[in-house]
Amino acid sequence: MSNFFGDLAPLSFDPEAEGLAFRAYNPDEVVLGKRLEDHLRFAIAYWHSFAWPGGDPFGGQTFERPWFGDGMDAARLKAEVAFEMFELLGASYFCFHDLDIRPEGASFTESKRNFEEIVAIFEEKMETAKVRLLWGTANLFSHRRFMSGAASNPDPDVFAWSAATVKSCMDATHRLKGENYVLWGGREGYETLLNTDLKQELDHMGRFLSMVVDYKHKIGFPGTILIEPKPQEPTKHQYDYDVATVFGFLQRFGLEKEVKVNIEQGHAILAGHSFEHEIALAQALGVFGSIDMNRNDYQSGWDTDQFPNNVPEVALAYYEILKGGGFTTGGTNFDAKLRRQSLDPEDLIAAHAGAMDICARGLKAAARMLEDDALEAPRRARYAGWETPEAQAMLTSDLASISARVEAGDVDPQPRSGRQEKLENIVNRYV
Ligand code: XUL
Ligand code: CO
Repeated sequence: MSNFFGDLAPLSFDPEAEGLAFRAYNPDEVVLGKRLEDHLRFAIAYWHSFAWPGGDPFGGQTFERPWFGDGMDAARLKAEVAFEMFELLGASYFCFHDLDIRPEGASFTESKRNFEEIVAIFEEKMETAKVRLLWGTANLFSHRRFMSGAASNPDPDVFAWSAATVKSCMDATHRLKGENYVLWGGREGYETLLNTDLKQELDHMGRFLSMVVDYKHKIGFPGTILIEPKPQEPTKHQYDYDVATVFGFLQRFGLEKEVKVNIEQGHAILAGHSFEHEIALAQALGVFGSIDMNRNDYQSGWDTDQFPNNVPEVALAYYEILKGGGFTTGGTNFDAKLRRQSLDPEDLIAAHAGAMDICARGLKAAARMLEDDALEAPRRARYAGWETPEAQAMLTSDLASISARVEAGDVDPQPRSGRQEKLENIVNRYV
């Protein structure tokens, strides 16, 4: 026991509790025939909770954590505390980058040895712990060697280093029975076209991703490979801008059946989309995989990775997820960090517990809207004209035949209300 969380006890579902508890998230509650926990599949992000020091562009570390430091002892203590927090929260899953869990070594081999030692500790802990691995990933963006990209780096040695790193992270994810493997291209983009061969960089990224997919099959990893879109930050132009861009990229390399997307709320907003738009589009294109649940500050325009706290927004996201059949290998990863003034260990627990409650409320509202056919009935009515034989025949017809019908006077378009406000009122009755 690290004693970092003092005498905090594991949280339970208790809407009337005075202190820390789940007020809406009852893991065993059955919604649409499935336990809430199995719908939501909550994951804790190792990086934000255990590796982030609380810095911002104007100041450094604010958090004092006994495991901050470079050595392996610190990494072991961090793992100890992480698993204690997973237990306090009853977390179903966690997610990590290689760099979150191990100190950087003097060579690739030393970094890998450090990494594998901590992975072995995770493996041992997971034999008795409840928590499972939602996804693993490689940090190919923090170290200065990645400043000009990883797979898209002009330097082939960085491409090689990145390939070796991803291989080691896929091996670790497979060993820990991870259900997905994520690629977020933090530095896969550019700052200025003046020094960038955009076409070559995209070609290299496509080749790199094909190698990742080949390696997945080679080692028999049964999980899903996920790309996480983001439009900017850290680079000015990120190649994986949004779901539509990623889908086009996957199609170009013939990978659209092999790779899905991990959609993050804050990234969707940075791309000028709503979260539910990105989810609905991924569902429509058959590439929906998983979500990173957070929110950004809507005024600052930065990727602030705050914990979610808006039920109506979250409800619309889960609505699209449930409508598409729910998660398969994916889940709800809290890619969210404390504000830098939230210093106390208890803040970490309160942030996650609150976020889990918000998500539970959102998912339950979404499930009720679906059960009541509250939005689908009016949506079906809006498209009902397409159920007639004439309308269906048009889809296998041609412009000239359609034109003949119109010219014969058989067609008379009548504008109808889209009823947006009425539909918004309906949603508000549920959230
Ligand atoms: C960065 C981000 C990452 C990915 C994993 O904005 O979202 O933490 O989720 O690399
Ligand atoms: Co993310």
